[in-house]
Amino acid sequence: MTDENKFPPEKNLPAGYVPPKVWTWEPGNGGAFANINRPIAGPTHDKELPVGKHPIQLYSLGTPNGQKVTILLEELLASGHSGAEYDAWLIKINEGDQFGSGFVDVNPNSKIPAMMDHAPKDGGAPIRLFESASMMTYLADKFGAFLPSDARKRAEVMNWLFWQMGSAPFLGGGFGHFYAYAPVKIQYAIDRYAMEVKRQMDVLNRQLANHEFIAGDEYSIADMAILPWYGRLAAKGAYDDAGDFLSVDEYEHVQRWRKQLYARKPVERGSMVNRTFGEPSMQLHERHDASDFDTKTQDKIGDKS
Ligand SMILES: N[C@@H](CCC(=O)N[C@@H](CS)C(=O)NCC(=O)O)C(=O)O
Repeated sequence: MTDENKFPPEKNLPAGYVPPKVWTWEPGNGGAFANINRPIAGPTHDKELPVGKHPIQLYSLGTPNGQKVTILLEELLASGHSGAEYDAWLIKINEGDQFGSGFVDVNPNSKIPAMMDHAPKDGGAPIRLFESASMMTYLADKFGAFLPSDARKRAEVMNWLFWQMGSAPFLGGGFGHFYAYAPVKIQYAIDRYAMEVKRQMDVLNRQLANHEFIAGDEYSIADMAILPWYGRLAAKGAYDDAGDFLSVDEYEHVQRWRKQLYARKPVERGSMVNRTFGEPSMQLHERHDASDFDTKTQDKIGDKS
């Protein structure tokens, strides 16, 4: 594997650690969120998912991956697509809701967000959706919005949408995990992922220097996918003081873009749905009606859910 003289096991963490021939699972050694991590898939318990009154049923949590979809749904509604009305049910991943049988039927990968469309365009059986970018593309196609039909423009939106899907795990699962969640601070891991995240921020900064929106001159699902990850980091809202650690103020075009987008009402609304952290007035644990934003935020109802 590695050169033992150059990389003596005493320098490993913990000192002397040598990977065994075959890895075995030790529950509870994974830092924050270790209680929900397992090396196997599939349901752990029987539980049906609730179904509300709207065509679209979303099962989610207000993390960046969840917010991408709720921002799009709120943008669709704000631009008059009433068919995008939705019920957003809270999935508490820390309590293992993603391993319920009903959730696994919708998303065999047991991760939020998951979605059912009970009113597909062809009038046929409900359609299940998992993976946030799959949902966003489906919704954008269904309503003909935020994804241009012109082949060149559409390709550029897809380029950036897939860039986000490929890049964000380095920000969240890599940098965020080792900087904020791991039970031990490992300089090697933090340095490696800090460098990669700064490179990604520079990619965005260079693109946004010459374009109003990430894929050109039109606001698209690519902006909505990238904002909750990289816009939130630019706003110093991610992983404790990571914004200062990564000197995010230097990405001036990303700063301009994220301020412009966060000023949009549908973005603000979408960022509140299924959110269980932060200001109580910005947390709408479940959304079943547009009026819920005025009457059911946590500051108004207290901690009842
Ligand atoms: N690539 C997926 C990522 C989804 C994802 O990682 N969701 C996390 C929360 S942000 C989750 O549900 N984690 C629960 C678990 O790992 O058990 C997407 O974009 O939908």
